[in-house]
This record gives sequence, C-alpha cells and structure tokens, in this order.
Amino acid sequence: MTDKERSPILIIGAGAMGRLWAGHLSPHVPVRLATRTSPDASIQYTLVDVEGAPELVEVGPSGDTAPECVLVMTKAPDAEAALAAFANALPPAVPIILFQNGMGSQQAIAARFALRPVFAASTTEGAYIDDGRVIHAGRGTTWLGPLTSTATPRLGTVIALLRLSGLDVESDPDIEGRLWQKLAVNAGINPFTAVLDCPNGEILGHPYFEERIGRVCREVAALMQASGRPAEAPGLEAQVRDVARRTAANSSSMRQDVRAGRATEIDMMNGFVVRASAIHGLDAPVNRELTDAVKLLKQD
Ligand code: KPL
Repeated sequence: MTDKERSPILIIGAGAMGRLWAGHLSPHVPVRLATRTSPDASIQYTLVDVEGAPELVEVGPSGDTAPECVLVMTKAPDAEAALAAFANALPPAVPIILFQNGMGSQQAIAARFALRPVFAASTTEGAYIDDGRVIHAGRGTTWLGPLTSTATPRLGTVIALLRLSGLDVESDPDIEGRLWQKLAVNAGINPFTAVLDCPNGEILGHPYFEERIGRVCREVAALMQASGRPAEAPGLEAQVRDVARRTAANSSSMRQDVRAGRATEIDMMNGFVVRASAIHGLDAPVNRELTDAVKLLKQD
C-alpha cells in the first residue's frame, strides 16, 4: 500500500493551522478537510512556505472511507461540537488529536470520549491567513501526548503518521504539563495584547501589564500547585516576559480574533484560571478582571 492509498486523515477546521497541516500532509497521504459549511470540502489555496515560496494546495473531496485519524483544529470554543458532529460515524479506535489553545476544551472532550484514543497537541508552528493565502510564518515543533488510556499505546503510530507531513512532531508523555505551561504564557500575554491592541512585545513596560502580571502569575501558580503541578510565580512571570520578547512582533491569536470580530479563547485561558481556581476554593481576581475586560472588547 502506498501512502496515497491509505485512509484519509480528517482535519476538522480550515483556519490557518488546519490548512498548514492539510498542505503538508496532502502530498503524502489523503486528506479530508471539514469546514464550517462542508464535512468533505473541496478547496484550493496558496500556501507560502517559510522561505516565502508559494505553492498551490488542492484538497478533497475524499469520499466516505473512515479516516485513519482525526485532527481537530478549530478554535477551542468550537472544538467539542465540531468533533461531536463526526463522532457517531467514527470507528472507536480512530485516534483523535486536539490542537486547541488554553485549557478546558481538551479535558471536556477527553471526558466525553473517554474510551477513545484522544491526544492533545501543543504546537509552536506559526501560521496565519493573509488575503486568502496561508503564510507559514515560522517553523516550530508539535508536541503530542495521550489524554485517555487507550491513546497511550498508539502514541508512536500517531507520531509516525503526522511525521509524514515533514513538520517536526515529538512525543510528550506529560502533555498536560506542557499545556499548563502554555496556559500560563497565554494568560500572561494574550489578554494584554487584546486590551492594549498591540503586538506581544509592546506589553512589556506598559503600566497596564506591569501592574497586573505579577498577580496574574501568582494566581496561575496557586492554581497549578492546587492541581498537583509544580509552579512558582516568578518562574512563570520570567517565561511570560521571555516569550513576549521572543515573539515581540507577533500579533497574538487573541488580538487577531478581536480585530476580526471572532469569538476569543479567553474562557479557555484566563477564564479557565478563574473557574478552575474556584473549584479549589481559590480566588483569581486579576484573571477575572482580564476575562471581563476582553469580553467587553468583543461581546462573545
Ligand atoms: O500562543 C500565542 C498566541 O498568540 O496565542 C503566543 C505565545 C502569545 C504567541 O503569539
């Protein structure tokens, strides 16, 4: 069997990440792309690689063969409903890989589909859509790990499958630890860039950020410790500042969502910190203030 003859990889969500992966996988393995309007879309677009070279990507339709694996690449608030729309037709052993930002949506899906092999991914690939073209802005690494017990023995197979893309894919048996670290960084950068409407680097030194970031990190660290995750507020704050410096020119995903009038992922970032803290009897007033401030920007 050549790789072209195998069952398709179903990608749910045709945003920048969904299209980046579809573009990298489709030369090697059949890809089915599910958009908001079609479960098996037929689309063409230009993918500009990191060197700036454009290439045409053509995907679908792929027919109704059961997929070999499912990549859920919608925004976090849409992920569970988008996956549920396909779940009845999915054989129980098909691996499901969740690419959402923040926390909460992955755990809700893993709980709902607890008997299925469900994985979480955390990626540092950079991609955005500009005038209909998908721009691969920066190469990164995609870390993958199991969220359910049936996922654990399939980790190696799923990694080998995703490596057909040529993108860097690595395993992380403690993927939830990685998601917590990413949550801390997102909670410390994203709402500030959205409220101040500025690139990541410009939050540093701004009074709105400087007056709050210490307390944001203390609240996140307290929640992490209560959840059995080692964390110290100064370390988290240093990480936030480091990522803001290294991605200084980036427009964060939350700022982009607000500017485009899309729902933001605030409920899976600072909003998650508030809800999860309450479960442990902890208050997280600064994360609540930021959640409210972002919701006022965009009535989502
Ligand atoms: O993950 C990000 C995001 O924009 O959501 C950061 C790390 C803040 C980079 O922009």
